[in-house]
Amino acid sequence: MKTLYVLAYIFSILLLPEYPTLASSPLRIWYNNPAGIWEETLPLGNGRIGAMPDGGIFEENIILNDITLWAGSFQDADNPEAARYLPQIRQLLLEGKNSEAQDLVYRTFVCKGRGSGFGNGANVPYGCYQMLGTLRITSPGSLRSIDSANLRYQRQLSLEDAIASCSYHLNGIDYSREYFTSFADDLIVIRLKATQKGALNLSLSLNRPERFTIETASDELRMYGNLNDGYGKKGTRYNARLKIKLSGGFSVVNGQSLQIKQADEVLLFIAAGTDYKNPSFEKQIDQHLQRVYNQPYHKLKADHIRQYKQLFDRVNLQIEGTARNDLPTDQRLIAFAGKPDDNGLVALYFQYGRYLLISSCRPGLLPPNLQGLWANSIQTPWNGDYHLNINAQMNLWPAEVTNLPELHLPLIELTKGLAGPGSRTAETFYKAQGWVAHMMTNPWGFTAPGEHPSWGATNTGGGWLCAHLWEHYLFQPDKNYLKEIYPILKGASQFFLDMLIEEPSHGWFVTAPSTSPENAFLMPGSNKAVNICMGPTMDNQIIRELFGNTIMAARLLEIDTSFSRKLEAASARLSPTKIGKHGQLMEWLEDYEEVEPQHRHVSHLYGLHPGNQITPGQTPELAEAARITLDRRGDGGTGWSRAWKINFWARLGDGNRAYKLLTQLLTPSKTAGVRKDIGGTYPNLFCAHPPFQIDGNFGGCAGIAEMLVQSHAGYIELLPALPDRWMSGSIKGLRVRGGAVIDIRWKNKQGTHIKLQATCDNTFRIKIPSYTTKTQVRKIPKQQIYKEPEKWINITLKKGETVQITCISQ
Ligand code: FUC
Repeated sequence: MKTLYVLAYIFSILLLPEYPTLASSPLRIWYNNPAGIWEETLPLGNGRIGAMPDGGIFEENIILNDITLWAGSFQDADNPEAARYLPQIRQLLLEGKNSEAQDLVYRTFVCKGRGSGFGNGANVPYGCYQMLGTLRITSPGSLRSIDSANLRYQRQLSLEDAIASCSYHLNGIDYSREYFTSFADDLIVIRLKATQKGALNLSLSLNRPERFTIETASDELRMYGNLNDGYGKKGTRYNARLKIKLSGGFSVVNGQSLQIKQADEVLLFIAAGTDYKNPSFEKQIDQHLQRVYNQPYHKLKADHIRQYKQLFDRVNLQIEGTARNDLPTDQRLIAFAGKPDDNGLVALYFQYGRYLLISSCRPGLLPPNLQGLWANSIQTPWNGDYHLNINAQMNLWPAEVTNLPELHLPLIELTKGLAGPGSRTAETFYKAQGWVAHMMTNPWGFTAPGEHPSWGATNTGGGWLCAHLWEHYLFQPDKNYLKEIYPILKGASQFFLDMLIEEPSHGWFVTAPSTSPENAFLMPGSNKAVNICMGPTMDNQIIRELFGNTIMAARLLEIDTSFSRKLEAASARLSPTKIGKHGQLMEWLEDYEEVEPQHRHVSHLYGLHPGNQITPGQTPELAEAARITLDRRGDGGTGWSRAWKINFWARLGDGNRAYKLLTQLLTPSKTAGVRKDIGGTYPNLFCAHPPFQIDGNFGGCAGIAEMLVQSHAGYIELLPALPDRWMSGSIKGLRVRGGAVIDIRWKNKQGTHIKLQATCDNTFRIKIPSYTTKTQVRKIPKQQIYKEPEKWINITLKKGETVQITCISQ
C-alpha cells in the first residue's frame, strides 16, 4: 500500500510540467505583457504571506505582504465624557430635533483620541495595514533594445495550482520564472530559469518606503524593523529574509544588494513574519528557510499544489457557452463589456473569488482586510482595516456557501476578541452591559464610535458580526461550537436590550443615536442633510435577527430561558420594516427624502441579504418594496455596492437583473483603452471601489453562488436566479444550511440532476422546481422513488449519506 502511494506520488510529480504551461486552462488569468500598473500584477498568497510579481523583464518588482503587518497598538478610545451628553442627545432625537442632536453628537459622542486618523492612521495608535516591502530583481538590458516581435512574452496566474509564471524569449534564450507562496512550507518560492547555461545575471534587493534595515550575506538578504505603535515608540516588529540557491554561477554582495552572476537556475526563498501574537516568529522564519533549502524544487511545488487543492478543488462550476480563454484577461474584460456573453469569464471570476479567499485567509490569523492581503503602500486606503458596516462582512460571504468554512474562523475569532474591549465601550458610552462594536475595528480591538459620527456612529457593527457566528453554525450545526459562541451572542444582545429607547410615535424600541450607514436624509422643514437619527431600518433588522438567533441558541442549548423571554418581549417592540411613499423600503424611521437616492450603501435591505427577514415567498410586499428600492438606487455604485446588488437580485429571484449587476461589477477599470479608475474591475480582476478594495470580489463570488442555490429561507432552492445566458451547466460542491454539500446539473435552465450529501445528521427540505412533472429520489444506500412531482421533498440523512434527485419535465 505504502509503495503504491509512493509510486503515485512520484508519478504525480513527474506529471507536473517543467515549464509553465500556457495552454488553454480555463482557470487562469494571463497577459501578453509585464504588468504596467500594480492592478495588473498577480496576487499570490498562502493566507499569511503574499507576493505580487509584475513579471518585468529587466526590472521586476514583487510587492510582499504579511497579513499581520499592522502599525498602531492598543488605545483606550473610550470617552467617558460622551455618556454625559447621551440623555440630552436622545431627548433631542425624541423631539424630532435631529439636526440639533447631530450637532451635539458631532461635538461629544465620539471616540477619545485620534480615532482612525480619518483613514490616515499609519502614525496614530489606530494604525494601518501596510505593505511589507518590495523585492526587486534586475538584470542587464533595456526594453528599448529588445526585438518585441520575437519576445513571445506570456504571464499568467493559474488558479488550479496557485502558481504565477512568466516567460519570454530574448537573444535566442528562453527565460522563465515561476512564483508561489507555499501552502505547505509557508514561504515564498521563486524559480528563475534560462535555456542557456550561465545566462542568469541578476541583482536582488529588498526595501520598503520607511522603517527598515538591510543586512546582507553572500546568499542572503534580511530586512527588518518596527512599525510605529502610534505613540512614537516601536510597534509591530517584522522580518523578511531572502535566501538564494543557485545552480551554476556565484553570488556576491554589492552594497545592500546581492549580485548573481552566470547562473543556470536560481531559486529564491523569501520567509517573513511579524511578532503580532507570535514572539517566536524569527525562529519560525529560520525553520521555514532551513526546511526547504535542501529539498528539490519539484517537491516543494508538488507539496504546495497538493495542499492548496485540498481547498480549491472542493467546488467546480461549468457554464456552457462562450469562453474567451483565448483572450488575455485585460482584453477579455473589455470584450465582455462590449458583449457580455463570456460564461467562461463568469466561472473564472467566481473561482477567483474563492482563490483570493484561500490566499488571504488562514485559521488562527487575521481575516482578510479591505484589501485582502495585498497592499502596495504604507498608508493603505482607509487604513486597510475592518469596516463593520458592510466591507469586513462581505469579505466572508463566500466562505460557507463556496465550501471554505474554516476560512470563516478568523472573522469569528476577531469577533470574539471584540467582546472584551466592546464591553468597556458599552459601559463608557451607554452605561450598558454586554458589548458593542461600532463602525470599524483593527487588530488592536478598537470598538468605540469613529471620530466622525456621520459614518462612525453606527453601533450595529458587532451585531452584524454576530450573524457570521450564527451562519457558521447553520451551515454545520454543532452544539460544542454553539456553546462557544453563545456568550458572544448573548453579550451583543444584552447591549441592545440595555441601550434601546422607546420612540414616542409608536412606542417602538430603537437605537439612539445612530445612522443608516454613511447615508444622510433631508430634514423636513429645513432641507438640511442630516445623518444622525434613531432606529434606522438596518439597526432594527440586525437587532431582530440577533435577538432571534440568541433565543434559538439558548433553546438549543437548553439554557437562559428568562433572558430569552426578555429578548422575545423586546423583539416584539422593535420597529417593523416599513414601506414608504415611493413604494420603497424605508431606510429610516421616518419617510425622509434622500439626499443621494443612488447612494452606494443599501443598508435597509439587510433583511433581504445577507439577512432573511425579507423573502418573495414569505413577505411578498416587502420583497416588492425592496425591488422598488433597488430600482431607485440604480445599478451603479462602488465595486462592492454592485456586488451586493447581485446578491439582492438573486434573492429576489431575478437572474437577468443579477447578471446585469455582474456585468456592472466587471466594468473594466484602468484597463488598456479604458484608463479611467472607475468602479468595476481592474485588469488583474481585483475589484475597483475605486481604489482597489477586495470586498467586491468576494461579494461578486458569493452573488454567483446565490444565483445557483439558496438555503436562507428554511429550505433549499435550486437555481433560484439563473439568467437566460446560463442555459446549461453544472455546479458541484456548494454548501447549504443544515449541513450538506450540493451538486446541481441543469439543461435549458432546468435543474435535472441534484445530489445532496449530508455533512451532519439532519432533515433537509428541498423545493422541487415547478416545471418538474416527475421526480426520482434515490437515497443511497436505501432506494425511494417518487413518481409524481412533489412540491417539497423532506429527506432525513445521516452524516455522509447522499440523496440523488432527478427532475424530469415533459
Ligand atoms: C465604507 C464605504 C466606502 C468604502 C469604505 C472602505 O466607508 O462606505 O465606500 O468602502 O467603507
